[in-house]
Amino acid sequence: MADLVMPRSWRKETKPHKFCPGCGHGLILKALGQAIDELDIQGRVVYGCDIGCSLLSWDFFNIDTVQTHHGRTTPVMTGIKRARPETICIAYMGDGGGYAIGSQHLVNAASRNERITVILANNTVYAMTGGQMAPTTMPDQKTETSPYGRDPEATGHSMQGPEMVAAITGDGAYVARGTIANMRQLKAYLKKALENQLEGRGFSFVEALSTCPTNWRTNAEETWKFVEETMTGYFKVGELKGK
Ligand SMILES: Cc1ncc(C[n+]2csc(CCOP(=O)(O)OP(=O)(O)O)c2C)c(N)n1
Ligand code: SF4
Ligand SMILES: [Mg+2]
Repeated sequence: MADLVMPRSWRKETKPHKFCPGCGHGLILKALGQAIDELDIQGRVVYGCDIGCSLLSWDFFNIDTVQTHHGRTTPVMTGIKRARPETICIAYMGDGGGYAIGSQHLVNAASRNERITVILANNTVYAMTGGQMAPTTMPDQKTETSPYGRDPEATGHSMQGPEMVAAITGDGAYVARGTIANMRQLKAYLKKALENQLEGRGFSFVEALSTCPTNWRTNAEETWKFVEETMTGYFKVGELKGK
């Protein structure tokens, strides 16, 4: 684990990211990096990324980083936070990792009000493995495994993650849903989530509506229309719980 004071010379290094053109992960992480800088907590942050395209951020930040299996980032970061309470622990994952394979970890950490911050990129598909239907795939949305559109009668209803987390967390939790279509707001939500952890209030959770043009097979215009109109029409953007 790095010394808690990071040399200033490290902070300005940059390199290209590994996401596809038009991917939302880079924008969410840009907002997160800015939030970390503005709170001046870089030397205290431990960053965890999941399996899925989030793992492509394993060397994105000059921050102590751990990468782990699908959805297990939440308990790994919980363990680090409990062992080293002075660290600021951030778990970053996709909708498949957080709401499907790792859902029990999210539920347990949220209901225990663990003092960690979970950030979840909702791109409505399992992107890294080729665009299969995810818990967040919307009704009638076509994916690799729902070629005629998702049928809720057959496959269940689409996951409303922040609503679920808000319902099961206790006092002191912070829960919000942002979108890469509103970066200023997304950064504000991420800062509030980190401040919530800094002040030891409780679990903090931000879902960010994101894009996956590669698996959606959309051009730039269609991609933005999908996230700005279709997704925000179905997933309500805003703060659900906390300061
Ligand atoms: C325990 C486990 N199960 C399944 C997989 C296969 N797998 C790797 S990435 C992935 C989908 C990731 O989707 P999501 O979490 O939504 O992230 P995205 O790639 O969309 O950002 C799956 C199923 C795995 N790596 N580990
Ligand atoms: S497959 Fe989708 S989520 Fe993954 S890097 Fe490419 S655009 Fe982003
Ligand atoms: Mg996904």
